[in-house]
Amino acid sequence: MSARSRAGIAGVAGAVLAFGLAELAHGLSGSIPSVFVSLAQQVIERTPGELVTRGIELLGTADIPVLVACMIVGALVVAAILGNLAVRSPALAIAGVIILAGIAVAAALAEPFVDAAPTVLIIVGALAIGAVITEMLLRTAGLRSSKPVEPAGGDGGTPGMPPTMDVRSREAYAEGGMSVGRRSFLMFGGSALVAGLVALGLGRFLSAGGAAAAAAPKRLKIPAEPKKGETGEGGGLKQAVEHQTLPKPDPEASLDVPGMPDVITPASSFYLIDAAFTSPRVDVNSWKLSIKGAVDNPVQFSYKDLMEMPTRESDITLSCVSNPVGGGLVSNGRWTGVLLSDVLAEAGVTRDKISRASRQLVGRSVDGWTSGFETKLALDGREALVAFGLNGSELPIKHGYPVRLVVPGIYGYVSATKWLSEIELTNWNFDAYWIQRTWSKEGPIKTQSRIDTVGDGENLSAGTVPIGGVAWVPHRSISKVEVSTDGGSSWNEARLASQLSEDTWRQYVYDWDAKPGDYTLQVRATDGEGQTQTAETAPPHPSGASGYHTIDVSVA
Ligand SMILES: Nc1nc2c(c(=O)[nH]1)N[C@H]1C(S)=C(S)[C@@H](COP(=O)(O)O)O[C@H]1N2
Ligand SMILES: [Mo]
Repeated sequence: MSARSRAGIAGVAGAVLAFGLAELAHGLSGSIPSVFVSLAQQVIERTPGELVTRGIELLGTADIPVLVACMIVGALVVAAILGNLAVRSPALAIAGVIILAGIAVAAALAEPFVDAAPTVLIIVGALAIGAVITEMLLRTAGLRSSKPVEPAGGDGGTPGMPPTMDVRSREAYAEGGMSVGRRSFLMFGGSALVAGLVALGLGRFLSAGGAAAAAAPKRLKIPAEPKKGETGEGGGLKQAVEHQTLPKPDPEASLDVPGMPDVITPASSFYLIDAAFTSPRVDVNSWKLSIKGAVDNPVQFSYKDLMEMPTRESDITLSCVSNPVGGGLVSNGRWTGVLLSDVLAEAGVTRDKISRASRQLVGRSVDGWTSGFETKLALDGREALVAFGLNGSELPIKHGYPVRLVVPGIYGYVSATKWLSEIELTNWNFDAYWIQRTWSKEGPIKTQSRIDTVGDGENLSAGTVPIGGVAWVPHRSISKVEVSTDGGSSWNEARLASQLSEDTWRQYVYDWDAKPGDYTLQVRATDGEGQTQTAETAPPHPSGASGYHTIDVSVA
């Protein structure tokens, strides 16, 4: 094994141990962020928006695994280089480790809810331990002497050979062979690697355990309405507030066809889109929602304050602008919350008061992510919600616990801020998170429909084949769905399920009498105003995909 590889291994072993210890600390304490995740988050945030968008288009949902793989390889290469640098120029190597510590600390402290002092201590401590282990490994490998020797004379020093090596090491380095401690080097290096990997695995396991425990949200409990005449906090009479709930979903809203998605998507399969690597853990007792900016009366709400306002349940379909035609980034939830218009009213915002200065409603998350849309959409009568419940339970952490926005009719990136901490009214000049990254400023959801019960390339048997799925254009409802079995030359009207609300998707099915042959199936939907979805194809970027979902099948 060459000296270079030994030095590289020493660096890698030290780095793995350092990373492992830091991950273990993260697993043991929720307020110490994962260094790796924080670094990945910074990479995402610092990559130019256009590149991120290209990456998403190119890699799809593989974008995160590819990024993680690149980062792991990159980290190992850096560690190997530092190991070699430590042989040639210890001062430079130490400087390198200090720079790494600085970057890691900065990335970690940028995460929300961080305990700064222990985080810094852990990162610096882990890196120091890693560096010490690397140094000890270099010594075991014979690449270091305890006392520096005279600089190599003309007696055959190898060009570029580190001047601080002792004679034995110089020989080893020059020969590229290992003359000393081969066995102890491998044992020691191997142990450090294994210890690092065990710590890493344990840390990951512990933090995943926390996430898994948090994955099952509690049933939502809204405090019972105060009885008429009960004394309120101010000593006055508390008004009885209404908590509207919805009846069980109409059975007619669900068509009994194999492969049909549930009309209300279970939280566990609700689609998920995050700019953040990990969901912020919000302490609901100290959480506050501020209404600020161009408002007459800036106010703050606690979680309890919201629960004591009139609440309601609403069925609203949420969709992501990145959803390709036929894709799965769309789900339907039964949300519980307070009307956004009621929250705004407390801040003195009403429809007739919208001005240039308050044209945009920006929702800001505890981690700084933002969305923004026309304030008037919150006040035009639609059931835009400050939501704290999904399908009868508290919001799952991944879906924005404790509170998020849900606005029917516009894509999530402009409206559906999770882990909401601030609503700011401002002018139209402010560009929210994805607008800064080249997505379009307004995000009305395009009318779409999807074939769910038959797959692309499927081989079917002749006979009746139910071609079914969902169609949606939240807030404009669906009035008609048509299916073509001849690539769009002719269209057949599908049978529609009832629609839970104008803000939800709607199931359809067309019972096709399939004869042997090859077919191109298509679907198209018409909204409540009689507008049929456009056949013109567009990719998701910058304003949402369009075109008819099209699949090929063979019937035998
Ligand atoms: N804080 C925060 N809120 C967010 C996002 C985010 O990355 N961070 N993603 C948005 C996007 S792009 C969409 S499509 C929806 C997705 O909501 P879901 O993950 O609950 O389905 O949330 C929106 N809210
Ligand atoms: Mo999205």
